[in-house]
Amino acid sequence: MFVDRIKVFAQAGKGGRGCVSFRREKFVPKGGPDGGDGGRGGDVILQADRHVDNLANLFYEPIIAAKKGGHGMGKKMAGRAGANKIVKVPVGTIVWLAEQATPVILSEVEGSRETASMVPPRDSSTSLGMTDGEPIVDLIRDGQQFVLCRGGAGGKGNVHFKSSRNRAPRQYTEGEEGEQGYFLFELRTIADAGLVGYPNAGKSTLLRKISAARPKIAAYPFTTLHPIVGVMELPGYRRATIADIPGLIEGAHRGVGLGHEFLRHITRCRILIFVIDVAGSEGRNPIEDLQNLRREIDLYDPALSSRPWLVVANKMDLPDAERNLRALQERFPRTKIVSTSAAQGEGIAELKETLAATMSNDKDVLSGLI
Ligand SMILES: Nc1nc2c(ncn2[C@@H]2O[C@H](COP(=O)(O)OP(=O)(O)OP(=O)(O)O)[C@@H](O)[C@H]2O)c(=O)[nH]1
Ligand SMILES: [Mg+2]
Repeated sequence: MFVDRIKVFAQAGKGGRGCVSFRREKFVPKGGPDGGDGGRGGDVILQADRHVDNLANLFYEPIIAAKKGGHGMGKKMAGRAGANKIVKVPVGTIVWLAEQATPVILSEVEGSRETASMVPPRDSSTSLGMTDGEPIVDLIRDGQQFVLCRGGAGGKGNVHFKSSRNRAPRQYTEGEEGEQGYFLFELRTIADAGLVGYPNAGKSTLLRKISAARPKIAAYPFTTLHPIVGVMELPGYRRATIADIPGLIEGAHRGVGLGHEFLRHITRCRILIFVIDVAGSEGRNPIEDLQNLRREIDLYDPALSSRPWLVVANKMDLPDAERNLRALQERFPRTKIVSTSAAQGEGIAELKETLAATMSNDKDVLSGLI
């Protein structure tokens, strides 16, 4: 299963309770208080991991909880700290505070206590499940960690409460609650280049030729249902990541055909590669296809259309492709068009070279994207 958007509840561990105890030994029958402190609760920590490609693990575990701290003990022994819960997420995961962000108090503690430090939603749009507000974190580097919920501090043992007037204190404090809340996790694929095109244009076939990725290929539309990232080897031990994005159709910017789900994965691709069925098989018109795709991208997010882009005119092995290619180049004279037959492996070397050149021209683009 592939999950790229999910709401979860996370709760850090509560601190352990402080201990009430008195020192009792053979020759020290009335020793003073010696109750130790509780251990702190474990944190919920997110860690970006390039070996994780989607959020399915959270689907199976939508409640993420870290361990409680141990209670304090006699002889001034502190309770053990609760283990942190480390959740691995794909690189490119963005986290927002979600709807039910009001504190959910799982266990009331006597007396006043600091409420778990939950912050109300920063932006009401997040409560609608939309993700336009400020994210809490954007995990963009492999290995990057973020403490989502901090564990509560341990309570104090009675050893802290002794004074000249109270030499046998029975006071202690409870451990603090861990932070908790509902969060929306969303994956936005990060890649050097993204393959954008109508269904069946040959995007997955291309990705197979230029990388070791093995996306499914078939003669029906929407074979690819979620992004797949392949790594392309370039000369000089350089590498580029290429994302195969599910096919777009007209109206994608309005959400037609799961358009939003797919388009959001394009937003963090440095370079957009428009893959066109230049043979116009299936009764398509390559020029219209390119215009429509550019328009969909622009309507979804105008900033996207200013990204570096190039065109792959695919299916050159089929009739009419030559003629259509000339027409396409005439219509878009300043656009770099690489002609390929992904099925027959033609034009692949040129595509790789063009990509490498485009990438080295745009080294700084990525930093502006995220
Ligand atoms: N003749 C010819 N057929 C091709 C070429 N490239 C891909 N195809 C065929 O076109 C069909 C669709 O290819 P895919 O790679 O699955 O297309 P896609 O763009 O990934 O499609 P979706 O995942 O549905 O968006 C398959 O039957 C391929 O064999 C090509 O260069 N020439
Ligand atoms: Mg595909």
